[in-house]
Amino acid sequence: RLDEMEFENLTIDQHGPIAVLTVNRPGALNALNGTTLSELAMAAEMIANDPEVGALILTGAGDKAFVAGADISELAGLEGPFAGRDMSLLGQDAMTQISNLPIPVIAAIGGYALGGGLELALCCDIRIASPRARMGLPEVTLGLLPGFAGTQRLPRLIGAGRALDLMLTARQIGAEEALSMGLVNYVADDPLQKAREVAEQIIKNGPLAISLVKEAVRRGLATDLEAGMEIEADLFGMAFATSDFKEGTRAFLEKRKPEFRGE
Ligand code: CO8
Repeated sequence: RLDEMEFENLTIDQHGPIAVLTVNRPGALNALNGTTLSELAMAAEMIANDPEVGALILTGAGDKAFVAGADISELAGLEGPFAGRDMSLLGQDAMTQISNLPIPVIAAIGGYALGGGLELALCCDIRIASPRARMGLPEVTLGLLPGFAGTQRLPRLIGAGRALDLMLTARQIGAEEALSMGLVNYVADDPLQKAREVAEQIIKNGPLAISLVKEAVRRGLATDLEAGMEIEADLFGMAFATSDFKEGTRAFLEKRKPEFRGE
């Protein structure tokens, strides 16, 4: 089982089909060092291969932070001509593995989500913030730029104008402003509980259809409209050939709840 896995800086709890992955370095506000990034990539791979898990919630230990960024003390000590680039690639890889998961991934943001922490939230499908959450990309205050795909994912999510404002000013925003710009989907006093509710709602639907929606959006965002529509038609064709589609339509006509089997 997933929750029997031993990680240094992560914990995984599994309740039925919903897994909760917690970044657990409360002494450093859950900052992402190299070990944590590697563990995130490893955990994502294990989750991707576990048919028992239907949804993933990502969160941070303690109530002060989701994740306060890349580990600044580790960054400060990195040496060598490729150290920065390699660290960026390591982080990007972890983010990609999470983003590519075929199941819904929800970020529950209870406090600070800064720098690499916000980038981690950006690779999730849905973000839920507590009214106490503080979000921002402060990398330029350190003489850096976001390096875990934030310069790419943030403009795709909220538009280049708003993304550039956040990245250039390095200002922190609260949950309501994040909600108004579409950076988070919901504001809830208990973001973890709300994340469970949203996960429950999603996993009532066909798991293959869920993974195909994610794939269509992800691949579509990486290409132009015409190519994106071709991707959509191909994936639609795949969904149309599943027994889940037959079950979904039959259940509708028989006025009962569908029982999807993911095939
Ligand atoms: N890295 C390492 N340690 C951290 C980090 C961090 N990002 N954030 C907090 N900590 C540590 C503090 O050093 C402190 O440790 P200690 O108790 O040993 O002194 C502990 O966590 C608690 O933090 P504070 O005492 O600072 O708590 P405050 O409530 O006073 O402040 C803040 C909270 C405002 C969140 C403050 O901690 C802060 O500003 N943190 C840094 C935020 C930041 O700048 N994050 C961006 C980092 S850069 C980044 O993410 C780049 C990503 C791309 C990298 C590309 C790789 C090449």
